[in-house]
Amino acid sequence: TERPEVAHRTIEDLDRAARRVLATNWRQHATVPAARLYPHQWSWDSAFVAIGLRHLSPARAQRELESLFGAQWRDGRVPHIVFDPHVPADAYFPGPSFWRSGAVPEAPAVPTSGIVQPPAHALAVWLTYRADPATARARGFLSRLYPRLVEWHRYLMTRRDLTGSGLMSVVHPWESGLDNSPAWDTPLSRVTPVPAGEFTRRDLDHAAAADRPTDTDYGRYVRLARDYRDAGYADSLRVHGFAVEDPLCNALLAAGEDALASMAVELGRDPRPHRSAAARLTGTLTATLYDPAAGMFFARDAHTGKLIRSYSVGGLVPLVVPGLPVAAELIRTALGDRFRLRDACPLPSYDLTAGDHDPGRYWRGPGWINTSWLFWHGLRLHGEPSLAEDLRQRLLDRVRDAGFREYLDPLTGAGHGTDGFSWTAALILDLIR
Ligand code: 9WN
Repeated sequence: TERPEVAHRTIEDLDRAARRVLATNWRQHATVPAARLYPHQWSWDSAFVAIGLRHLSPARAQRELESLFGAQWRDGRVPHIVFDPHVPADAYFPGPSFWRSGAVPEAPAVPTSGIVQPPAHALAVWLTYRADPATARARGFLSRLYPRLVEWHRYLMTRRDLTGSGLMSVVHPWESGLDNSPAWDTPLSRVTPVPAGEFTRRDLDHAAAADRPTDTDYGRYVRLARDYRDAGYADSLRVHGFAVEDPLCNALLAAGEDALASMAVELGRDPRPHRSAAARLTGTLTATLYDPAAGMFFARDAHTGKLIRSYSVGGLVPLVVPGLPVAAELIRTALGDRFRLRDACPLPSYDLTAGDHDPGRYWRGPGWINTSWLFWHGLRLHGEPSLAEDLRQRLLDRVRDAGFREYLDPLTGAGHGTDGFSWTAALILDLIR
């Protein structure tokens, strides 16, 4: 496992150490999430990294996002991993030989995976642009990325609208970003795992098995990814054994359309299509995935049409949507026993009161900095500056004590997963500023 860092005494120490993490993890044109566990470029990680990097080097933050979109497929999808061809083939599983993007006509020259991750990019591009508009203009940052973001969202809103509901589906737990969330247990139970002997996990060389998904989880991940690949990455409910309309992705898409409207204004283009897409997504998201009795957003199983009533942090993320009509109710849920916004930190990835809450295992309990950052951003957006400030202070304290870990026990603050994790460092830099 990667070596834990010592506790950082002051905010200045923390700031310096966060910069060091980002410097260590920088590779020519992008940042790897963690040097050993994740040695390639990941999609939504790059969005969070840019949000922090923009304070250190706006040009580098812009390159981070440009390089990701440089690997965009011709059908608009942005792959969840862009592989570094210089990294040994067996450094991460599943690698390029598993995904075989080279055999797909729509894929770019650089090897990539064929699945996607949550669309946090438009928000990141807009925040990165705002940090230094002059440099961005000189580099043509917005004018190059805006059309690519439009294509990315179009892919999600058309090819990924698998039910005709107007919402996008994720078709693999890795696409949700919250890989082994208990919310996926029921839909995943219908997927037959590939036997563990048929593949070799690399993650367990760099992180404790108790912190990671199980072999059965991996068997299912491999089955779904293989089926998708063998269907030529075609999108249809017939191909996808797992498909869910999840609140986190659809909320980021709505917030992203709002960001695209701001970009369109800046570029002298018509913002109205983005404003109406944002309004439509916000309305459908709330009408379809919000449960008023629970005060919570839930994912919907695209195969059965049923809501999955599992309290995942993904159901709180719609707070990032400007003008969300149920913001106050959602904040009340976050303050309640399941998430304990006032004292649990980072925000637990899963219901603290659930019998199967596991404070150390990945997305089944621990708190992550990115989802907490999104909620913090939402609190500020919806006029809750003191709750936001309180959360910010506690996040800084936690990371000062634990170091730049991947996730933390939300009650004790103990660090889990890898150390030297890029989005923890980047978002802490953003919170310091
Ligand atoms: C699979 C890189 C990624 C994050 C995901 C997180 C984890 C990968 C893995 O690491 O997933 O994509 O190998 O477990 O769940 O959110 O983007 O940091």
